[in-house]
Amino acid sequence: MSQKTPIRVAVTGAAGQIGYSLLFPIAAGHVFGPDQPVILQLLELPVALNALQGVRMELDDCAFPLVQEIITTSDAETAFGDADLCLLVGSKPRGPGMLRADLIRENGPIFVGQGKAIDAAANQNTKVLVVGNPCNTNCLIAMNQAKRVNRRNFTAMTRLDQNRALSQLAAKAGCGVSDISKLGIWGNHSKTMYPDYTNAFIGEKRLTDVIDDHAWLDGDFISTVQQRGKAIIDARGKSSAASAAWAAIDHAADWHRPTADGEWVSMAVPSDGSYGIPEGLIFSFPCTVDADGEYQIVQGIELDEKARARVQTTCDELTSERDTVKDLLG
Ligand code: NAX
Repeated sequence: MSQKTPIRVAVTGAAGQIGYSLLFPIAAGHVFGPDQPVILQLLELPVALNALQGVRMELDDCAFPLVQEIITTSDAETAFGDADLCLLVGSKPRGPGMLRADLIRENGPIFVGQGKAIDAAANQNTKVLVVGNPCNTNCLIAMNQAKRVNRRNFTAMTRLDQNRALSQLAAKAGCGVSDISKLGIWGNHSKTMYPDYTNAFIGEKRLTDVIDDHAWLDGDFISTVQQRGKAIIDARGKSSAASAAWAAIDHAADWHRPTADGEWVSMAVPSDGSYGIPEGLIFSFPCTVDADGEYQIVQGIELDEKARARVQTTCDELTSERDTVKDLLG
């Protein structure tokens, strides 16, 4: 039995489809490693608490040695109590015919309440990852409500977009996904997001020297990554869940260990004004993480004219989302 102090992980929407795929790898040690005990603090709406009990029974039945305790609750402050990591998944998915702006207004208030509960109850150094859509703007809302926690500790998930991009590029180049480095996602987790291939490498070579089909890179590649969520709904009848859960695992794990030399990880983080992005906007940048678990936005990346225009488009969308929720920003 490990002697380490357990890490408290709060997960909201824990009985949902992403929650169901997310809890088991956390419990198995995929985020914090094979000798780090965890306490799972699971939040659900009262109506889903019964389903959550079923998930809890299955977690119990796995007999994970690292799981020290499982708390299930519909009270946000209980779920976030002393939490070291908060994974904010729970929110309403977009219904048929629903506009993005409607979804923002529908889900925004959830993140007012959860931001306040994090402020009241979580560990002051807690790290927050928002998955529930529209995740960048929900993260902005929660961050503004949680004044006690360093704003830098609020992030939103664009790792699924990075993973989707890597898989498309590896298939095109006929290489492994891990042969590709410095593939960065810029901006919003939405169809304006920009997967920047122009600075990526395959092994030692520039990606654009290996994949010289520029029409594909600028066309089908970008649109496939931007539209992947919809393609999965069309095929599966449900939105992506396991891939989203594994992306959250990747994000959280990579935020707790130093990034390997020459690698970048995409995270939507509060802008510090880098690359002309308005300060405070939750914007995905290529980042690296240091040995203390602190991320830095990679500086000095050259973006050509086309790339800059795409970054501006996604920045404009996020600015307008921020305007839509300005009354929720505390
Ligand atoms: P589900 O509808 O399967 O599960 C959501 C769960 O959240 C439900 O069990 C519901 O009871 C719970 N919930 C709702 N409001 C809550 C609240 N206020 N407090 C606690 N729990 C609450 O959706 P699922 O497929 O798991 O998706 C969850 C969210 O992830 C959605 O907003 C979805 O759009 C978003 N996604 C984000 C992705 C990303 O890359 N950032 C990709 C996948 C996914 O689309």
